[in-house]
Parts: sequence; C-alpha cells; structure tokens
Amino acid sequence: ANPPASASDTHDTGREPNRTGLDPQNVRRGFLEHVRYSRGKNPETATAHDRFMALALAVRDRLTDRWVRTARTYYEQDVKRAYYLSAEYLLGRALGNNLINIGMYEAAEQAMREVGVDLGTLVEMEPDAGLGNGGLGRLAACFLDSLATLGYPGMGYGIRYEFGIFTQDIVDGYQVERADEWLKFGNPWEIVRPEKAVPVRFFGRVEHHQGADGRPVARWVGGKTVIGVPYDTPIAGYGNNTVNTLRLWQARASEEFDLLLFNAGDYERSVVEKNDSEVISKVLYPNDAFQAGKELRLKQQYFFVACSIADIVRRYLKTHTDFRDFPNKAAIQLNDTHPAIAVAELMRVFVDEKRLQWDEAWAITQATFGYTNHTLLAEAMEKWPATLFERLLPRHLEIIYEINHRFLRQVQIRYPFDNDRMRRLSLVEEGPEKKIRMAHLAVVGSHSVNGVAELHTNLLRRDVLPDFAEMAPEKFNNKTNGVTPRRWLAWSNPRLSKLITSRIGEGWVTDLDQLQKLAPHAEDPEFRKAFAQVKKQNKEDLSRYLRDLCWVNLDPNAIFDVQIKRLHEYKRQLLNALHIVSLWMKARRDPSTIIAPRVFLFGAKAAPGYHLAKLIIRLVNGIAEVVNSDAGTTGLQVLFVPNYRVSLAERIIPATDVSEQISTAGMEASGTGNMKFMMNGALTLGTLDGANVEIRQAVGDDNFFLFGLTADEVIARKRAGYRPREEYERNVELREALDLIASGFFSPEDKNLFKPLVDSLLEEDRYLVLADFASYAAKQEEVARAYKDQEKWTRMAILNVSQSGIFSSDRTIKQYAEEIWRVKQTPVGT
Ligand code: GL9
Repeated sequence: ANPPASASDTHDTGREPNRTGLDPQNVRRGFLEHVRYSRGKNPETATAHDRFMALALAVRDRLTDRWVRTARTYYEQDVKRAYYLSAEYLLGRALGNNLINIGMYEAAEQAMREVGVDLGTLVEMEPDAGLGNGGLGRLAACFLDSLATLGYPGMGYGIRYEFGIFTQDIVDGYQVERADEWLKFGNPWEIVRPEKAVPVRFFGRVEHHQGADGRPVARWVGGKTVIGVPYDTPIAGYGNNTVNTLRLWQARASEEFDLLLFNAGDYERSVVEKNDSEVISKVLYPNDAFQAGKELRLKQQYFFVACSIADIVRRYLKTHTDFRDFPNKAAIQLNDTHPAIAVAELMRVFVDEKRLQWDEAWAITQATFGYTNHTLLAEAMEKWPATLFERLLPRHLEIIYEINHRFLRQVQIRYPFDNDRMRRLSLVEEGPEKKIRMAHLAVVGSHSVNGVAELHTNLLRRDVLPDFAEMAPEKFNNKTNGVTPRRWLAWSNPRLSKLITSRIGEGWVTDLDQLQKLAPHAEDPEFRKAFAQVKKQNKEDLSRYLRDLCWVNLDPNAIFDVQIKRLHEYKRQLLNALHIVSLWMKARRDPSTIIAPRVFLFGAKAAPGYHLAKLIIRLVNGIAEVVNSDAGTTGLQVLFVPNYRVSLAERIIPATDVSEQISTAGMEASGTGNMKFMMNGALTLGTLDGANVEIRQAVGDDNFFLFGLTADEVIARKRAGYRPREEYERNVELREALDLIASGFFSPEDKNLFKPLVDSLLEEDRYLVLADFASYAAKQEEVARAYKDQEKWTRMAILNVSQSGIFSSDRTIKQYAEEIWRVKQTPVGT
C-alpha cells in the first residue's frame, strides 16, 4: 500500500551496476513488448497488474538463456546432482530478488522510470508464493538460492499447491482464514512441461508371480492413476550464470480413466473422479509441527515423491544403464519425513520395475538418501496407520515390512535377546493400531541423518533417536541452518547494505564472513551514527507502512520489540503477552517505572484447528486495545500485524531493535528468524534454545540478552514435578497479570474468554511459561536500560551484524554439499 518513497534511494546497495551488461533500453524494450504481446495492451491501458506481469516476463526472458545453458552444462559434464525433496517452499516474491541476483535492479528501475512507472509499486503487485508454513519451508527457499549462488547442480522438487498458506484476516481480534488464491492472476515465473508428465498409481493390489528369470516378481496393478504435471521455476544465482530449477508437480486426472467412465455413459462419475484426482495438489496443509494424519496428506506426499523419483530415474537413464553408478550421480535429501516414502518408492522402482536384486537396490538406496530432522516435538512425528498404507500403497507396505524384517535381523545379531530394543527400533509401532514410523524409515534408508542446530542434533542423538545413534553413530551429523543474505539483507535492507558496502566493499553478499570486517567500525562514532540512522529510517518506513495498513501510529523513537513466527505454545507468545500486561500495570500505577518507550509487534498465523493458539491471538489483540488506549502516559504500544508472511518479514526485520526468541529450551529445533534479525542489527532476547546457542557463542555473552531455564533444567524441573501454581503464588507481578487476564479485563464482552489459557498455565504449563517469567521480566528490564545508552546499544548491534556470517545459508549448503551430497560446484559459462 505504501511502497518505499524512492526505489533508487532504497535499493541501491552500492553494487557495481549492469553486471549483466543489460542496459535500461534493453529492459524497457522487453517490458513494452510484453505489455503489447503478452498482455495485449497499450502502455496507456495497461493496469498495474499488466505492468507487473510484463516486467516479470521480461526478467524471465533475460534468465532463460542462462537457464538453458545451466541445464546443458550439467548434462554435458554428467555431474552429480543434489535433489531436495520438500513438501514446502516458502518462496515469497520473486521479482525484486531476481533483479538483485542477476544484477538488473538499477537497469530495471531506470527503465521503469523512463516509462513513468515506479518499480516499487510493481514489486508490491506480486503475491507471495506461500507454499509453506514457516521455518522449514523458508529454509528450503534459502537453500535453493544458495545452491544457485554457489553454482551447485541442485534441483528442488515439490508440490504446486493451487492454494498456499491461508490469508489471515483479523476480525474483532480473532483470526479468520481465507483461501490464498496466489495463482488467480497467473504466475509469470513458471513454465509447464506437459511432455514430462508422470503417471502415479494409488490403491489397487499386488500380484506375486514367478518371473521369466525364475525370481519372484511383484506387480502392483489396478487402482487409480493420477497424472503429475511439472511446472518449472527458474532459480537464479547471485552474480553468476547459474539458473537452477524448482520443479513443482500439479495433479491432473488421467484422461484414460476419465474417458472410460465417460464412454460408459457415467458422465457425472467421470467428473467426480476428476475432482478426486486434482484435489491432491489443491491446498497446503496449514499445520506447523503437527501431524493431523489425513489420508489426503499421505496422497500428497506419495504423489510428489513418485513423480520426482520417476523424473530423477528418467534423467539418469538418459546417459546411464547401470544403476550401480546411481549414487555417484544423484543425492536425494529428505526435508523432514514428509517425503520419506521415497525410500520405499526408489526400492519399488529398482526391484519391481528395473529388476535389481534387493541387496544391491538397498545399498544404492542408502547411498542416495540423506534425511534432515526438523523437530523434536512428539506430536509432529509422522506415523501412518498400516491399514491406510495397505489400502493406498499396498506394494509400499510390503516393501516397508521387508526393509523392517531385514533391519531387525541386523539388530538381533548385534543385540541378541533384546526384545525391548527391537520394539523401540522397529519401523512398525505395535499397539491397538499398527503404525508406520516414517522417521525410522528415513533413518534406515539414509546414509546421513542430520539435525539443524548443534543443540538440536545433540538432543536428537540423546532423546529422540538414541537407539539409532548408538547403532549407527556415523550417520548422525549436524548442519546448523542458515538464511540467504541476498533476500534477508541485500534486498530487504538496502540502506544497511549500502552502508556496509561503503565500508567493506560488496564481497559480503556472497561471502558473509566478510561482515567481520565491520567489527572495528563499531568503535567509530561516525559509523555508529550512520548505523543508528539507518535503523531509525527503517523504523520510520515501517511505521508509515503500518499506519496505512493498521491505522496506528507507532513511535519510531521507541524500542521496536518484535516476535514474528508461527503461533505455537512452545514459542511462548504468551510469555511475551504476560510480561506486557505486567509492564502496563506497573506503568499505570507509576509511569516512572517505564525505562524506555516500547512498541511490541507480533505477527503469527495459527493452525486453523489449534484453538488455544487462536485464543492467544485474540488475547494479544485484547491487550493491544487496552494498552494502546493510554500509550500517551505509559509509552507502551502493542500491535498484532495481520497476515504475517515473507514479504512482511522483509519490512519488519530491518526495523527491529529486539528479536524475541523465547521458546522453552529444547523445543525449537533451530529457528531461522533469529538469524535474520541478527544480520539486520537487532539484539536477541532469548533462551538457550536451537541456534540461539550458536548466535550467543558467535556474538559473545555481552551482546546477547539471555534468560530462562536450559534444556536440561527444563527436563529436571518436569521430572521433579513442576507445579506452576507455586510460581503464581510466589510472584506478585505474575499473579496480578494472570488475574487481570482471568478477570475478563481484556475481553469485556465475554469475561470467561481467556479462562482456558489461564487454566492451562496454572494447571499444567507444559512449556514452563510461569517458571521462566521472572527471569524474562528481569532481562527485559536490562534490555530497556541498555537501550537508554544508545552508543552502547549501537555498538552491540554492529557487533551482531559483524558476527552473523556463519548464519549464511551459503555456509550451510557448502556443508551439505561437501559432507553429505559430495556434489561439486559447476560454473556455467557466459
Ligand atoms: C522447523 C523448526 O521448528 C524450526 O526450529 C527450524 O528452524 C525449521 C527449519 O529447520 O524447521 N520444523 C518444523 O516443523 N517447522 C519449523 O519451522 N515448522 C514449520 O515450518 C511451520
């Protein structure tokens, strides 16, 4: 609604212009041609949307030669490729990022100015590609950027959801979900490849015969066939000629099946069947770190896995005949267990279709797969009822049983007579309902199992998969997450980027460790002044944007204290909210208790079925209404920003002073927002959880606001019989805040509205909100005092930026490439 005042002021990162040799005239010509020939408009009649589409298409044209050349280079050199299988890609917008990566931003901006168009306005026309829920999906998007920027032969596979993560409206303080129609006006980036469509079978039965070679043959027959149609999106590297591919599969009804029914005169049924097929890629499941166990979800998983495996095997067979070389040409990474069925599918293709011997096929399969675990939460562990498997994927169930049988034989040899261990390790969970443990399938089918932060990997070894870690310690390794500095610094924070480049040159964009060169500048008062100025301007920009969006005037002189992430009890938005209530109560009694004015920003989507999470959103909005009404005397403001998404994060993070990373220790596998904030000069207020531990290590204890129990202390507290009511009795401020919420003060229309929240805290408090409250409140006071010393604060912020280099996803991807995938950087020529 309110684009940056002048794009040239905001997006000149100080890089050398026209790296591509593309001049503004060239861009203008491409743009005008697409206005006319792709949109069928005159420049005068073109709408803003027409202009966005025309520019995006012109940019895609300028990627295309390099895209084709990249594919040819990989093919001709017959390189090993890394395939990333992920049910989610949270890409956000592409136009600005593509312009930055191919060095065309300035040319495009000037070209648009010449035809009287503001580039910033066009950028705002693009809907976010929200094909993910949160951190896990955004990580996949950052990885694609780093693979291309580093020149690795990498390819992403996933699902082309027609509807991504829902759009969130806030109505009377409540979250209301709407379908995300991101494709409604067309997607200029993708190219459909119908000639590469893949048939996928569901249901049916397995026939066992004696093969012509005397060996048993299994044939999966009958059932229904769905067609997977690939849509390719170019992924351009920064400052090189690499353009990799993200291939997303859309489900189409198979015509064969359709026609059969149609010809039989059952028109209605043929249309129903068509819908049944096409619903597979219709919508992203909006759960974060929670398994709902829906049949359609398993269909989605197998659908995109079967398409991707068929595509990978087809590509391999273009230039090879012997599958023994397969692991030298393909590494497949499983992004969590969502694609874990790929282990059974590759075995099915090898054994049933390509007629390999089991042992040989298994060795190749294990050498091909790597598995990344992204969560320790028990409720997120994927387990599918064996009965569902048997109906939907009968042959895969047989294969999983065979894998399990052979695996447990090995266990028995190594640990004779240890039935309990066998039960714990089995791929099959026995009980009232037999279930397939997808994490166990992923572990036994892979040569590498990694966690996403040091603490998380250690807890994975110790608490989640201890028996596997004992049996195969060499499989387990850590790959601490990272984020791409192209989107999360160069693109989203052009002012800071320009300032950084003015001091240390532009090498940091692809070599983020160079930010260390900023550390000495923290002692330079001139630099500190310029740095503080950038933060202030970013806060003013955000205030302006939120004024138009939410009708609030945020004070840019206040501390901007931000918690943006999915709404989940373990992330403890409630702890933040409770503290705000207690701060406000104190300020109302005695305004002199306010050390510094503060803006508390929240942004979060709650899973639509997660009632407690939705109630927390309602509570934050209730608190905001009360607190904002006397902001004049307390200096406190609270805002819940609706529809948090990638493009909003790009605006909020550069304007943040305090990054809230306050999950219960041992619960957040890594976090990646924490890294984006650090890179943009926010100070972290956090627990020793996930990658916070490594952030604090990198920046030093003095430049990090630490509070709360450690992961081991959390376990010990629970083991000792944690009684939250004792915390409530003990702490007056906490008790007052909870009592005020319980009294209905923030929900006058329904005094009992927040009772379930208060009860859950007083009766169980699974995430130790009350146990950590005092420590959190004390640290918040320290934050406010530190902010009063602006010189010191700015020094700390600069040091945070200077030490953020290790959190580049380039570092992460190099580690995956060298330590798991064994793929080589393969530059693409001009
Ligand atoms: C997550 C973890 O919860 C995060 O801590 C981690 O940073 C990311 C990426 O590794 O993965 N696992 C998970 O299931 N989600 C994560 O964010 N959930 C969503 O993506 C919503």
